Amino acid sequence: MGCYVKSEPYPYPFNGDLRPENTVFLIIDMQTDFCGIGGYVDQMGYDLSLTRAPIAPIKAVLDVMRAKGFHVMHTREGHRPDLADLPENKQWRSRQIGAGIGDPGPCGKVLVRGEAGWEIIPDLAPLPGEPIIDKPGKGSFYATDLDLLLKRQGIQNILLAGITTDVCVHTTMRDANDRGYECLLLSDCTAATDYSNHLAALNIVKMQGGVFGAVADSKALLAAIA
Ligand code: C5J
Repeated sequence: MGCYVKSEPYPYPFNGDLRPENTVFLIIDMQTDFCGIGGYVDQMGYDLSLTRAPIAPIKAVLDVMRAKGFHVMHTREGHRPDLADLPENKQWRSRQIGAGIGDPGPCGKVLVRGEAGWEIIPDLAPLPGEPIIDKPGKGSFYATDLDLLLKRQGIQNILLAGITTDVCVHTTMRDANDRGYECLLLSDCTAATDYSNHLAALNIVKMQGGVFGAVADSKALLAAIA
């Protein structure tokens, strides 16, 4: 029979095998730098209401995931304090608008590990024991042990939440899909700095029968696992 989420373009997961043991709720980069006052996104002048919109839906799903015993993992984008892992071109481009990565700002040095802006927001703070993946890039697999942790736990399904849909969430989803993980992007638990980019990112996933996986809102997910 199986357990399926009513998702687009087709039900998720493809094989109906959705269980706490083989599924992770992966929350990407819910850091002050991406959704808090004085953080990186705010300093670039983008509308913070967009990147803050998924906070409440993520919290609602997180509470259920924890209660039901699903795996929960968090990621943080950030660089070493000496910036040894910050590519020169990434820093140069970030300096063209608003605050540069590694430069001082109202929340400390932008996207630098240990600084206030780099922390995950208190509403979505990881619980002890929930793995946190520190990543220097946009994707969550590059230069991290995420794949190793997922494989060790026997995880096959990844439920994606966080910000931003078109950058770190998409990069992670594409990479996960190539690695054979069955991915679901939660449309109301993700957001971009531009709403049309968010919608485009959702649409891209759904092309070609679900080229990178599937898309559903949190209501559909919670109904499926109720
Ligand atoms: C960005 C991210 N947008 N977390 N990072 O630079 O999507």
